This record gives sequence, C-alpha cells and structure tokens, in this order.
Amino acid sequence: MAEFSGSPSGEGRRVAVVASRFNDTITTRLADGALDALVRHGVAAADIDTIWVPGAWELPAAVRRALDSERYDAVVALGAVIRGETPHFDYVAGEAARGLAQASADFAVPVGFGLLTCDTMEQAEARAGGAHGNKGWDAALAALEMADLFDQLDVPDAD
Ligand code: INI
Repeated sequence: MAEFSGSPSGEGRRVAVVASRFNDTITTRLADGALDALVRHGVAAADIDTIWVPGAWELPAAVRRALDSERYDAVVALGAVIRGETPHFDYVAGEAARGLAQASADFAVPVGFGLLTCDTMEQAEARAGGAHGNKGWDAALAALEMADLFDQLDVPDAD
C-alpha cells in the first residue's frame, strides 16, 4: 500500500499569482496573503510573477496563457465576486470557477483557487485577512502542496 501527500515547500518553484483588480480593496489583500505564503514557504521572490487582470471573468484566460508559457510550476488565482454588486454574479463567479478548474485539468498544473464568491463586502473582508483568515494565503499553500504531490505522482518514463 502506498500513500501520497504533498507538502507546501516552495524551493525552486516558479509561481504565477493571477489576480483581478475588481474589488481591489479585497484582492490586494488576497495577493498580499498569497505572496507572503509563497515567500515564507521558500519560493524566491524573483520566481514569483504577479499578473493583474480586470475582473474575475478574465482570470481563466490569463491563467491559461500563463500555463501555456510552461514557465510555472503552480498558479494562484485570486478574485472577489460579490453578489450584492452584480445581477450577473452567477455568470461571473460560475464561469470563472469553471474556467479555472478546466485550466488546471487541461494543463495538469495546480491552480490554487482564491476566488471569493460572497454575498456581501463584509463576508469578503472576513476572508481577506479578517476573521476567516486569508483565502489568498490558503490558495497559495494549496497550490504548493499540489505541486509537490504532482512531483511525487510523476510516472517515470518507461524508456
Ligand atoms: N468582476 C469581479 O471580479 N467581481 C465582481 O463582483 C464583478 N461584478 O460585480 O460584476 C466583476 N465583474 C467584471 C467582470 O469580471 C469582467 O471584468 C467584465 O465583465 C469585463 O469583461
């Protein structure tokens, strides 16, 4: 019996943080949390690229472009969609989430999911360095853990 479990060690890894500017009072805090988590877990600052996009809708396309470059071992996607402010909340949040999952599956590279989908700004604040922690930090750690897990699960070439 074998058991696999990744650990969030960032040494030698290149990471893209893809963040949306919409609701930037929230997303800048998510980005701060993600960058802090990456550096504290051994990712060199020079190996982190932060890529800003207008809104959550644009996250999947930018993540796909980043992964296409083959420069990154992991990506952290950050955004904040707040129901109170948009009648098309479900489309923006749903398509962004779906597109990020699809990108991670298509490229077999971990994409940490730091997209807040909240009813109110207060709920978002609580998850961006408030009472419920910082989901940017959590997403960064999950991405590093998955990168390590994927390394362990790499199947060696038969030849
Ligand atoms: N983008 C967000 O990231 N969060 C939101 O809450 C939001 N609202 O409220 O509409 C939002 N809309 C913009 C969208 O992501 C696109 O940037 C825009 O439609 C242009 O393509």
